[in-house]
Amino acid sequence: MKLTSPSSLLCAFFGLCLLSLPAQAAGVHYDVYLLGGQSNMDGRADARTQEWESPGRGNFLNAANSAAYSKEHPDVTIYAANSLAGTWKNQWLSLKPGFGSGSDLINGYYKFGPELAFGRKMADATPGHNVALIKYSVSGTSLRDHWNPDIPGTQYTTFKTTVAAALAALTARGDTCAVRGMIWMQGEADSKFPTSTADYEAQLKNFIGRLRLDLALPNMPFVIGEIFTDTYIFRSQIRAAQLNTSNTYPYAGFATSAGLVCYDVNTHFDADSQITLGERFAEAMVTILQQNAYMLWKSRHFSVEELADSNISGDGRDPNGNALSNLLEYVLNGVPKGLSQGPEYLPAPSVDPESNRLRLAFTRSTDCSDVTLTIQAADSPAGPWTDLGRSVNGAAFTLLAEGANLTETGTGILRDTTVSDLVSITDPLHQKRFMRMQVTQ
Ligand SMILES: [Ca+2]
Repeated sequence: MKLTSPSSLLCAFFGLCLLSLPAQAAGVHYDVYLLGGQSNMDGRADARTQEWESPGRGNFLNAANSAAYSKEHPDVTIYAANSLAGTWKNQWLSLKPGFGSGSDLINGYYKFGPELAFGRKMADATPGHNVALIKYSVSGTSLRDHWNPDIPGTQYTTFKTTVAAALAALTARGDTCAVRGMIWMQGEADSKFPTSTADYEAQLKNFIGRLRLDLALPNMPFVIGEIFTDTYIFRSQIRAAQLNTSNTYPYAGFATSAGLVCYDVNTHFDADSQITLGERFAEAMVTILQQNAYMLWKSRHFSVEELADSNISGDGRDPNGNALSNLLEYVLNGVPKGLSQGPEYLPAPSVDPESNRLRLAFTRSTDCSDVTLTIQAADSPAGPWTDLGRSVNGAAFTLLAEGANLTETGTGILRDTTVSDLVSITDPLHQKRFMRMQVTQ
């Protein structure tokens, strides 16, 4: 359904807009992703070679993907809290092979799990964002007994403690962060017992719901990794529960294990498979993020109570009273609460001294992957309006009217965009000119 923002902007000719920059936070801002589960999240893939564990699969270091993954990734940082030897534990480090179970960092035996490809792909898919991973997983742990939020003192508790410590370490050094999603690779332990198999879907939904509640992230994207096919008789039920949860639970996704290879008795993925799994996790995560970008943006700015109150978080509302609705704050990279008091984010109308045409200049976010922006001009606020330029789902603006002009500059997630009218302000056939930005979902 197409909806037109009730507060589409209308900037009259010679209107006055003040322009100032928002306050800049010190340090780096990180998009944080959480990684949890059991041994396949730990990861036992060997970065030296997989030939000895998966005969016929070739040497990982010689494989086509080795150049992309068998190195350090300084643009992705990870805080891993278990299954590590030596000094890599419980601190923020650059992503690289070695954050898997059984690594021997002294002798250079680097193991890894899905974090390696997941982190790389998330950074590649979200240019302008800094990616941080928090990984806590424990081999052999079940959802029913060890990650059950209703049982105090379990891995669930430790996971939350780990997340809090990792986030605190970021903020203590002056950085800022926001948790953007979680990936989950678990279920093998539950598949051994009929009791934990029977209610796995209910347990999984309870886990996701409670974690979102406890982290105050009610819409946190959650991607479920599929356990490998039937070694134990209950694997198929667990797999069905995982798929059904991803299909029926809000903001959930699925990373299939189809085609993956295990190096042992059908449980632990080999190196190439951990790369594929990590890529699938990232693909599913990006899909959720892009398809729900506006809601997830609101979730980062409003409390659970405010999200439920349409008088505060509704699209046309303006809780910080700066004349920009929440939807327009989203599009123009503003903040809906606090800080931006006044019209500092309003697009600034002016006259291009060279062409003598009205123009609208603004800064927009390429993260807005679920809206269409259209810049229009007319002789009267009553229209008819002529489309001058349009950006669909965060992509570059395209020109729609002959005679109009547009420029876009910028890197990262921000673009400084200027769209000019197609007629001169001295044109006797157009006594007055108006421009506006229309936002549709
Ligand atoms: Ca506002």
